[in-house]
Amino acid sequence: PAAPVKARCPVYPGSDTHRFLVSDDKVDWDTDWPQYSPVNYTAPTVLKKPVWADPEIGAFSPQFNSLDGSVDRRSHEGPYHIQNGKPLNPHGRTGLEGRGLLGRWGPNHAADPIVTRWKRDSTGQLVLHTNSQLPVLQFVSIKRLDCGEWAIPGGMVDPGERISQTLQREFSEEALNSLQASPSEREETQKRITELFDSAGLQVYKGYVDDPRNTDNAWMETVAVNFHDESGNSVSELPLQAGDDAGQVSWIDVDSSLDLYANHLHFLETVAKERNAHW
Ligand code: RP5
Ligand code: MG
Ligand code: MG
Repeated sequence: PAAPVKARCPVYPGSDTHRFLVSDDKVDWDTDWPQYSPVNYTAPTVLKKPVWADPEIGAFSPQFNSLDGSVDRRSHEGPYHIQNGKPLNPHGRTGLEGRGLLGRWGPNHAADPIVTRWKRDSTGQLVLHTNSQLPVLQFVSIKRLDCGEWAIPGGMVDPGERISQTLQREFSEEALNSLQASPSEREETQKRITELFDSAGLQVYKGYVDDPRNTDNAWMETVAVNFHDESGNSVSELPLQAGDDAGQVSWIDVDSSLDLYANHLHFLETVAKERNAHW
């Protein structure tokens, strides 16, 4: 697979910390590189020991590569290596050790709900793309507050949480602002989206995410699932409202020229091809 790009972004997100420069040919741990000296950085927010973060290694030795109490420390990509008590990023060097903004040593599990519908004109007819002559998919996208990039409204899997719950919860929080809704409003929207999320979703990706927050010892992994509103009258009618870590929310046309967070564009390519849509 191609070497991760975003996990080697020069300046670490939310900081002034510069990564040690890693060229494409040095990413692989198997490539000998005695001069490699990554910068050590763990964000102050993580060191403050919030509930979602592990303590520093030393005072703490988690059960790597296994289900550690309710925290799943297994990788979707198989067993990862431990070096000096710390897990090694299975996709290679990132120029930074420690955890950066990530709470867990090793894999940090997320889930990404890709909610789609067909683009329609004012009379309800499917819109065909002028170049490809294929119908155009639209997906619910959020603008992330941390970096301003457009993304799938995904989020972290809470300890013990089922992925199917994470998918629905994160979609509700970020795209429907459920955290700010009154209990009765929340119940109403939950009813409507539960139907869509209970339908068989199409799993389009499971594994490592090329996320700018990744480090040599902590990285993002996700399960991305597509929930498609074929008729356009289920979730398509819900009023979108950005919430939690989303600044804006919108239906966006799926197209290969989009610029999205992490490797989210790759997930959408799979959705478009699977559904025979314009790409
Ligand atoms: C990405 O970060 C995942 O694909 C997911 O979309 C997201 C989860 O992190 P937060 O949105 O909770 O910051 O790697
Ligand atoms: Mg969230
Ligand atoms: Mg999120």
